[in-house]
Amino acid sequence: MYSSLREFVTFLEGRGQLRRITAPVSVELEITEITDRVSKGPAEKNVALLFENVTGYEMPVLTNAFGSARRMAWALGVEELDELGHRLARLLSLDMPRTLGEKLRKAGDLLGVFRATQPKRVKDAACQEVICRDSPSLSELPILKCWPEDGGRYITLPAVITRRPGTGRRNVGMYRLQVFDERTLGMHWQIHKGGAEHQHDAERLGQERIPVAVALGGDPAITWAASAPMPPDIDELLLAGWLRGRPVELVPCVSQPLEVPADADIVIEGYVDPTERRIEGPFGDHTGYYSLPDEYPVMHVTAITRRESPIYPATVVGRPPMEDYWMGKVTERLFLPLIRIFQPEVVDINMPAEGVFHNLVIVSIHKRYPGQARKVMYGLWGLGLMMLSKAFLIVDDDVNVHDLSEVAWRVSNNVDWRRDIVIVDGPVDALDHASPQPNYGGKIGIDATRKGPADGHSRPWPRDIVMTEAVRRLVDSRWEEYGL
Ligand SMILES: Cc1cc2nc3c(=O)[nH]c(=O)nc-3n(C[C@H](O)[C@H](O)[C@H](O)COP(=O)(O)O)c2cc1C
Ligand SMILES: [Mn+2]
Repeated sequence: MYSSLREFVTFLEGRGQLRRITAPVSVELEITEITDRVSKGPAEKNVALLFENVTGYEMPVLTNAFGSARRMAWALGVEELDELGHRLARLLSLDMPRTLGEKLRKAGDLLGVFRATQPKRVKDAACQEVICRDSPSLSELPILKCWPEDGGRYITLPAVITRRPGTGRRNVGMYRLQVFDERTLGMHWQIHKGGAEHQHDAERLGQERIPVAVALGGDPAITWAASAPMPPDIDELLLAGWLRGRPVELVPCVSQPLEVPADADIVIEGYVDPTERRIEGPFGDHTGYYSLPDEYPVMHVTAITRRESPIYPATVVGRPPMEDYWMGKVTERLFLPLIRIFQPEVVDINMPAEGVFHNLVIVSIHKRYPGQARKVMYGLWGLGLMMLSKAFLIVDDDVNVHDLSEVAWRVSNNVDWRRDIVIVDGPVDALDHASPQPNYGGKIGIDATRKGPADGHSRPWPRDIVMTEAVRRLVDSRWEEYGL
């Protein structure tokens, strides 16, 4: 865990994974082009970038800090992303307890773990070293205009904190914010997300304002947790606390009835009027397309607080692979053990960069009975934000889902295109531009598992071609002789 974003920057620099750029650069497009080249460039050149001389601004801008498997893992205090999934699986102890007593004990352990990671209140906060309450202005923040046809400048790496009207349950989500003017932001929480649910509740209950706090920077574990699809009403700060191995420290906002991470670099406080809408977008999005302009709520800024010398964190999304791919990879690795609680036949999952999370999900399963691939699809289509998956490819457990060449080979061989596909209608991602109407469209599931008599497949299923062990050893031992 890091006590500040600056500490993470220092850590990355020590590992040769951060470059400081002292040449003057513009927030308009230039930082995007540099970041895009670096994040898609050769692995040894793909480093985090700290722009120290941003024309017109005091603060440095940090991009691409999460832009590789290694840096993303370090941000969460581990060396490999898989460690997180293993840690969680151990915690859940997937060799499920059998007796009621064991189950209760296990539940108690879990509660204990979560209680130990409950956020705690502190008095002094680095994020309030400087307080602008009388005339807060977004104009001091080096907010990027990312792509040429963007509707404006956007805050791209925020942790947006709200409480559910009525119950007060906290949600932290990463939703981009468009700058309309010095004190007004577009709030891009999509209809399926926690913030939008709070807005819906506020409207229903007639609550006139939803207090909002936007935290930028601080411990990167908190930033990442904002992007995690936790079930509704489960505080993402618990997850951040568990990742850090220490509770997130919170302080009360200066102008809203909310609390924010004390170690944040910058906090924007304000409120959303649940009935107000304004056109947001277009925005060069993580799908690689400009997302279409649409009506979204508006955030009115009531205060900005910050560290004395903050770092402004940003990400640039666009045609994959980019930094957000690695943020999504953590989700994939960490949520796999959770998915296996409900779908125990699931062996592994891959959401390839080209599928931008919701467009393509490859799942390997341990299949025992007919229709099991379909059962897994239907189950996953009903599980949290997996509901937005536009295509499921289900393969057998001997297929390496991370090897796209193997997946393409297995799928195209194994599928009978009349028998093995399922086409359904349902919710699709707000960014999906192919569905005839917004947020609702067609999805496909492909059962590429091997079929047998139980599946009504009476023909024999062929075997994989594999050389005998004896001949392989022979050729290994004589390889030099062949002169190859
Ligand atoms: C870099 C980045 C930007 C994102 N931007 C948005 C956004 O503008 N709107 C949105 O609804 N989700 C966005 N997401 C996805 C959400 O953060 C994600 O679905 C998360 O689970 C939302 O939290 P919630 O489940 O508490 O609503 C973004 C994710 C990342 C990594
Ligand atoms: Mn949430």
